[in-house]
Amino acid sequence: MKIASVEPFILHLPLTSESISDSTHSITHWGVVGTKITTSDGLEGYGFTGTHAHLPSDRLITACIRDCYAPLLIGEDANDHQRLWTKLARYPSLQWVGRAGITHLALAAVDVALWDLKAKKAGQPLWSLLGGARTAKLEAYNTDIGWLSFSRDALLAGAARAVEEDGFTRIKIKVGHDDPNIDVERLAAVRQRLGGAVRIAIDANGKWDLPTCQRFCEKARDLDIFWFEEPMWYDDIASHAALARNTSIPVALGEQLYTVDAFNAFITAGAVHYVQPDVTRLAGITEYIQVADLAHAHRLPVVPHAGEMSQVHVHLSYWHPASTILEYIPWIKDHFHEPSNVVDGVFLRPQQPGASTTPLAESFARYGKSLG
Ligand code: 0YR
Ligand code: MG
Repeated sequence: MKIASVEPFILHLPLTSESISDSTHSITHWGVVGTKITTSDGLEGYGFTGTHAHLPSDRLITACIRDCYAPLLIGEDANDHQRLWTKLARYPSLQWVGRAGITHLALAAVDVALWDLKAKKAGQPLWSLLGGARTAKLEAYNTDIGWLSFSRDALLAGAARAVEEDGFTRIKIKVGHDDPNIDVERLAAVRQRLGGAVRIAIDANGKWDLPTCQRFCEKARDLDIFWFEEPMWYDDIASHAALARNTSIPVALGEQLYTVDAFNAFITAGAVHYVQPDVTRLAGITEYIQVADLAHAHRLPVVPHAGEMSQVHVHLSYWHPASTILEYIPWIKDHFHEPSNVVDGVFLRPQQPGASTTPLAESFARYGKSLG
């Protein structure tokens, strides 16, 4: 399994619906920015990070893979994921320019490709290679019905469809209007429409400050909110710890945290209840495992962000004992050889060897971008 080539790529995949907005982002495409790694025995591994399909910054990620990481990888044994992770992450002049951000997203792509190779070589799906899956089902929660850009009527109709027709028992709704009373009113309407049994989580994507969150939580206290995700600025540990202490709604976060050290700081401060790592923002599966184990050691649930729209996270969630539910956003799944699949609100367990990260040739041909 000697590494023969490292070939980065950029795909800009159109969202399955219209454009969407949360409190801080408006997007029309999802960027799948990553690399193929080919070994001397002819195996191909694929890994990628996720972006908002902004070509100039996507090209910084592929330039890092092509110009900085590839020369350090060629000729190495692809099986040595931990040694290679450390070689790239701790390479002195690369560590100097980035222990997070672009270099970390690029490392995520490389690391996932190495794990995909390892699982393909073993002829096993990733969850099996890692140690085998639980028999319990992995519940999906639907985020795709809850965008902030949806009108109140569209939100109600989508939530009802997800629950009554598609069989979801869990949904997530975006919040973060300048006037939080608008969000309270939208949530109250959804709760009334769906009844008490459906689990409703909310997500502010980092928009509000502590007083706004405290006022909001007070007004939303009777709506049985399952968790409040990214209420405030992503790196603000003290404010999240204060909110976690002062409201009955559990705090969820992690999709914007790059390192195991950042998770450690939030967890030890008591600033998070639902831990939401993302293999595409952490440096891949290798760092994700550390975060999931850290959370588990603190007896906290791990609910990965669907930043790669669930492909790798389905494997990791079926494997890791701290994970029983996972975000569902179906934007990019149909561009892969083994799409993630939800039936009656439950993710099916992947069956093909690898990490389910191999894009279709048609998707490369149609949505591939030049690396510049
Ligand atoms: C848009 N899930 C999220 C979308 C979503 C984001 O940036 O990717 O809202 O990933 O917060 O929990
Ligand atoms: Mg989120």
